[in-house]
Amino acid sequence: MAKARIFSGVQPTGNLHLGNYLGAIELWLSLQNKYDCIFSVVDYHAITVSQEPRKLKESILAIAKIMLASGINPDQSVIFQQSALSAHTELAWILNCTAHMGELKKMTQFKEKSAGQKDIVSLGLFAYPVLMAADILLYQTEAVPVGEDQSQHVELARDLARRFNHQFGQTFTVPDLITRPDGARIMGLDDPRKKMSKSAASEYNYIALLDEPDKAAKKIMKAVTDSGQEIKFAPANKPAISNLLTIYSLLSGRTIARLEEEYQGRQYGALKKDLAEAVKIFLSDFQSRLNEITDAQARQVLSAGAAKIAPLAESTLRTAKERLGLTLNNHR
Ligand code: AQP
Repeated sequence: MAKARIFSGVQPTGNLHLGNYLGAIELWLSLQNKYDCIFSVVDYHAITVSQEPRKLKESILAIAKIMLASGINPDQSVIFQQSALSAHTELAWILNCTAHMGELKKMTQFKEKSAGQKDIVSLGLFAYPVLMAADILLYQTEAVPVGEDQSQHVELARDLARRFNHQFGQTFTVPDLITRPDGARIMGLDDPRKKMSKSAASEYNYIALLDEPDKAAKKIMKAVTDSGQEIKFAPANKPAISNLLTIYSLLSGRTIARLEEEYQGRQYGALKKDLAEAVKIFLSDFQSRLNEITDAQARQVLSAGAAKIAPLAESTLRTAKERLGLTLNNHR
């Protein structure tokens, strides 16, 4: 029996951080054997905010290498560059014509990213969730594994698929959302009320996957803590310690309950010291795998990935155009 298909992506913007890794990439790894997987470097999403062209080019390859170093197996899963397949933007246009301004205005990420920009915010940033819906729907995706911050966008993809199918006839699979039970939202080290974010104002917000391991350890030691002394998982009262426990649990494979037991009667400093060491080991191992991957390998994986899935993307686009009445004589 054919495996169900999943699709997910990462933007080539800035340094990927532990939130991206634990919330999304590690989740992908856990699904790799069970599903037919498509993972994209979503560069058209990146340009919804200003990017320096030379850096963007480097980041596209860097993300592909990070996926490979994380353990995504290109013989098993597809890794490709979004802009290599024009079907993404073509379908996005079609879906733009079915999406409502009102539902896009409600998107939390748009509100956060456009805050303070007023009228110079790009139309692309506003329409970002529609492009993401096109990314997902092109591949008849059954499920989308993402961090919690993307769940609203996946919900929109589901709504757009249902709307199109209802209006024009069955065309798209309605995808499910997959998030991990713990780690779907890793919080900032400097402010545990907000998610860890590449675009945070301070580099003490995040641990980047490319951070020098000693520097990353210092960031953990400088992370804010909560009032009191008890090491307990209680996100409402102890958001900072709960976040550190979540990260430590995911990196060490020990449950949060076990960590609470181990650190009973000990100070926050002891937890931070051990977590800093775990982060150092994780980053050293990760970076040594990363350093073995060449630009040429990453380029080859991206172009082979695009070639492999192009027929499926084109077939879904062709069906959508036919349903809309855009196809004459069965030609595109
Ligand atoms: N803090 C997080 N905790 C858990 N998962 C997270 N993700 C992002 N931040 C966290 C998940 O990582 C995947 C790739 O994210 P993206 O490249 O699309 O970027 P993003 O969601 O906009 O968040 P970033 O990486 O922090 O960038 P900025 O600063 O631009 O917002 C997604 O599955 C995402 O859910």
